[in-house]
Amino acid sequence: MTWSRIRPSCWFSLVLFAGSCLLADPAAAGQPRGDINSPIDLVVLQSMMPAKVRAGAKFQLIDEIENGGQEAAPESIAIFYLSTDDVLDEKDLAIKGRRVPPLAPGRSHSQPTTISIDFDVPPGDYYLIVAADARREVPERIEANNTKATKFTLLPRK
Ligand SMILES: [Ca+2]
Ligand SMILES: [Ca+2]
Repeated sequence: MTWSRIRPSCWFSLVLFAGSCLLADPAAAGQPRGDINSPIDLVVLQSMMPAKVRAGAKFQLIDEIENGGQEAAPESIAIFYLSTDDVLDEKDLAIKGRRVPPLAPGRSHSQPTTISIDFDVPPGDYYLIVAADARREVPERIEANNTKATKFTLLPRK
């Protein structure tokens, strides 16, 4: 697919964090490995969005991210990726992101984000993957539980 040529996190960085595009692509960093000594563990509890989305039209994604650890988690960045399957990898396209505030142990943060898929992707079935701490700035006990994928159908533009 043509859109696989875009570096997801780089594109995202350019849009929201101009000048910070040199960070490693988190989705390309391979299988995440947790730090067993870390008292922090971010988890995507929920991700909700319409089952059908029209290309170019705005819709809302509501996600909820929890700190399941025993100590406070610092602010982090969640990124929403468009994927052809339910596993996050380097081919996936960063659509948008949001800041997740510092979270005390056991606390979660939920927020609606307005999204539109304006890219030149063909209609069909896709997944929208929410990735907590997508830039891997927060050391966590478990890094492999940071994504949640929701299947949806992308309808052609009107
Ligand atoms: Ca985690
Ligand atoms: Ca992390």
